[in-house]
Amino acid sequence: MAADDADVLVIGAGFAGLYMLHRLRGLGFSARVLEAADGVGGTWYWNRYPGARCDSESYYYCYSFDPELEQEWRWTERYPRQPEILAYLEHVADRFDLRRDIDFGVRVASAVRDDDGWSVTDTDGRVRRCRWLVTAVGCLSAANVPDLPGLADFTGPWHHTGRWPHDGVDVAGKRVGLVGTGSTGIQAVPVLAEAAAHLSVFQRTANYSIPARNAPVSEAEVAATKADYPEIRRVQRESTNGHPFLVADVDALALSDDERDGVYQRAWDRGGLRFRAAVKDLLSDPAVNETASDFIREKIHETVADPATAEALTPRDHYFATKRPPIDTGYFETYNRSDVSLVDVRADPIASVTPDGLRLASGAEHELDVLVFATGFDALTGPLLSIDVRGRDGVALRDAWAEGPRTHLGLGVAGFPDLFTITGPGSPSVLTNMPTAIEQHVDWIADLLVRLRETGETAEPTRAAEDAWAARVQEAADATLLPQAASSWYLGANVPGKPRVFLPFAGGMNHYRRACDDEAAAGYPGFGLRPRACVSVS
Ligand code: NA7
Repeated sequence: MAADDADVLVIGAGFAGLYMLHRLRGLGFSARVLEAADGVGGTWYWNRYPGARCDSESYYYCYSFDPELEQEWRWTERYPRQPEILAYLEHVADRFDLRRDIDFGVRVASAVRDDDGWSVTDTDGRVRRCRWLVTAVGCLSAANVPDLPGLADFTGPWHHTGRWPHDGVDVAGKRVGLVGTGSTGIQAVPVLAEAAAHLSVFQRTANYSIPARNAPVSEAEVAATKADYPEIRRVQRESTNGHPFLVADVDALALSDDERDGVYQRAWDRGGLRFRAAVKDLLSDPAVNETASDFIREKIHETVADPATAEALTPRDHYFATKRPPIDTGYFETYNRSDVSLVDVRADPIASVTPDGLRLASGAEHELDVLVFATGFDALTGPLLSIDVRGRDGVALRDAWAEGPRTHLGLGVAGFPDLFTITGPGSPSVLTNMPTAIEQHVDWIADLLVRLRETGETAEPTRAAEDAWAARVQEAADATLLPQAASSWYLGANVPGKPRVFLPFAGGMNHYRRACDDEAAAGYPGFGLRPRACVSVS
């Protein structure tokens, strides 16, 4: 067997991969990161579409592991734009001298387990060996481009927002069609509308959106944040979603209509994802949720001048925040422009792409020069399953997950020894502020690797632990309204043929962290630690 290229191979150089590399180095492991792109950044490398910015606020959508880094970086806006986040991650890569251990332009094709470790093969056929394999592939990195007949014949350019060309797309004077009204579409619509001659938005599901209230960050705000970081981080760690605020202890149903409207109005005026935390039980009590949903529906009708368009934009088939809630800058207002039109493709689905645009099931034709797919991602499982991962006895991860992903704590998979999945399915991941979730996972994996190095053991989740965790993930989801949103990507519903399994852990980052800590404190019983020589004994 060839010597290992590194103790640990890490796939992906976004937030997760960079921090994993930094931790591993600090612990004296040899590590290499394999990254398909030619730069760091992950999500923020690829998502360069017009209007791309983060929905978490800049002062906490960042690493917390280094107080000096916190103090030296200065964010310019409440919600950072994609170039600013990318610049931050590039700064981190330089500051910690990470690039020398990253192989850029390397796309991993397969990872195959044997008794001694992992063989990782890239798409050029080069094989690298390691003892431990860590995936840092992101949750939303496998683009979901609808399989529409005729797409290859479209004469204009078409792009998925998550694979946006680095030199931009010229839409000036063009008729642009945008498909999809999730967070991405809702960010892109106002910006594209400004630049294009005409924008047609093809909407399948009307969406709630909260005003972001983006603004430059003042020197005074920066100073206050920097002074308060220890407390901000403490609250993040104890909160449900990794944000630096807790859900308000406000019983919406005990308030008068006026009082409740006041609560929502203040949250609306403050803007952002915190609207979700304005009252308690919003995600578990349908009656509470309905009050918030109704408030937003009224706002849409107040904002959009044409009543028919307003109604078409008003979500009535799911509760607020049961699908990932977008935040926006002028989204609903954009439909008051004469050069923007809304096309309801729930009522009249897209049938095909023609050389000149889109044809709907009714036969209606929409002529377009540029087509934009803001159609989301094959979330959580897509990035992992795009690699041919083979565990013990050659079992393919694709087969192991044929009925949906199964993990222990979202961190490991039975049958796949010494494989660790940062923000994997079954962890809070997309329901949280991602850097918070990432840091927790990386630190936890790092601790386990230190133990494995010391003891010579191998770690592989037991089936019993996986079963128990699957039950806990389901139970946590069922305690919320989240599984009721039939078209949600949390359930895999956006990708045809994908098993309908609730993917992230909805029980709260705080409870999740405790479950991970308990697992470690108990000596990792769910990870079936055993001497390496025993690894092939099932
Ligand atoms: P999302 O939230 O998955 O949104 C994708 C949108 O595209 C959504 O409105 C979909 O409608 C729509 N869609 C997907 N496929 C089609 C087809 N075939 N036809 C018409 N419309 C379609 O992805 P985003 O990129 O906006 O956001 C992903 C996350 O990135 C976000 O939550 C943040 O965490 C950052 P549907 O609702 O499925 O009916």
